[in-house]
Amino acid sequence: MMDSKEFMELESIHGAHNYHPIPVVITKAEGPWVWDVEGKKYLDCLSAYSAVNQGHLHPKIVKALKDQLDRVALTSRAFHNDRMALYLKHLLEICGKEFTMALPMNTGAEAVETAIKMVRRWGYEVKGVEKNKAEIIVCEENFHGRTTTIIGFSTDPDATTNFGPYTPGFKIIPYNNLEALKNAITPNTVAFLVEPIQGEAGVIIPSDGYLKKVREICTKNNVLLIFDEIQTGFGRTGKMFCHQHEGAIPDVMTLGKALGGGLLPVSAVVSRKEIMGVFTPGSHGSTFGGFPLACAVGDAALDVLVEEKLCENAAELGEFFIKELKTIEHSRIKEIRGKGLFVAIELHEKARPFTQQLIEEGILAKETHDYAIRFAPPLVISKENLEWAITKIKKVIGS
Ligand code: IF1
Repeated sequence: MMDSKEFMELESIHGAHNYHPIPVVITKAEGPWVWDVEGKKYLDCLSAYSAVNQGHLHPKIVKALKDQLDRVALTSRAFHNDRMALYLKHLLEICGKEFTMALPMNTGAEAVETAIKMVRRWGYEVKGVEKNKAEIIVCEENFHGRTTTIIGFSTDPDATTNFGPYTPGFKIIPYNNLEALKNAITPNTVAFLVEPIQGEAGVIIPSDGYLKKVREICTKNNVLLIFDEIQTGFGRTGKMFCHQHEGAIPDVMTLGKALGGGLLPVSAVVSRKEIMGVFTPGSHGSTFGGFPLACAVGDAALDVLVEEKLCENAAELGEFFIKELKTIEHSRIKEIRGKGLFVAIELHEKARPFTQQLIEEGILAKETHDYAIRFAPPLVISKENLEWAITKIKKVIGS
């Protein structure tokens, strides 16, 4: 059996260098814990960027996948299957009564691309925008995926440099700025695409009332509001969806990550017939979107969130976590911020040395944009495990 160093060397030879991973080679996982090939145990405080909210290999979700494997795995959408309709109904019930139609996809980026196509076609066929003039407003420091269209409206040079030419039809405004939104709207604006909390930007939480006001501005101007809840959704911020903290209901939600229960890429766009009805047969799709395995895993992933009250757990432990972190006294700390178990510590100095020290202490956390460390443990984490993590974080960050 190779050791971690050998695995990393081989990966460096055969794998594209599109990541600079933390030097840990994971071989086993369970609940909030992972083990490296040398047998060292870590508390996972990244949760695969919030795709493992239910914990690694949750038994109920694994069972759902195994049971489905005894029936049928993949049909394509050329035919129907006996899982998708009930799964979509289940997903829409979880999303709320305003959401009555869904389109299943696989990755988050595919869900965002689906939403972009949908609101553009809605703009031409329902709102009456001039052909090929549709505009979508997005925010600086956004992260919505890695496709060419999506990175075309990113403000992160690492994500955009030398991937042009970019897709036209996007306007970039500052986040958390209502005047900028109002001023960016034209008769050709079809939608505003925004994260209710910006994840990759470093858990950037907008001012109280921002989401509510955004909702009002979009309604007033007949502009569709798309909340990208791919990272903030499914309990991460202490409610099923982040927008519920303000009661600002979007016209469209893009969903992914934890919808796959930590086992499969499962994403979706949810909206209502007046908008999603623009899709006609042959106008959109994917080989795997809505396939029986994804539906089985999606159903179980949603059940676990509700049955184990993971939203409530995230709210309660998140409040405790943030309160405890705010007791750390050190000049290097610039800000402690978060909502639910979606937390970041921003430092006045580079964060990477501290994530390295956290690894030595048995905590897997990732820095974001150099100065912030994001902590997003699985929502199944116990208070006892969190208290253990807090002592380690205080030791590393506070000394
Ligand atoms: C990477 C970031 C997080 C997302 C939101 C759509 C997507 C994501 C709000 C696309 C995906 C992932 C992608 C992964 C790292 C991670 C990430 F650092 F890139 F920005 F979480 F913050 N909307 N985020 O967060 O979903 O296509 O990946 O399924 O690309 O490095 P995807």
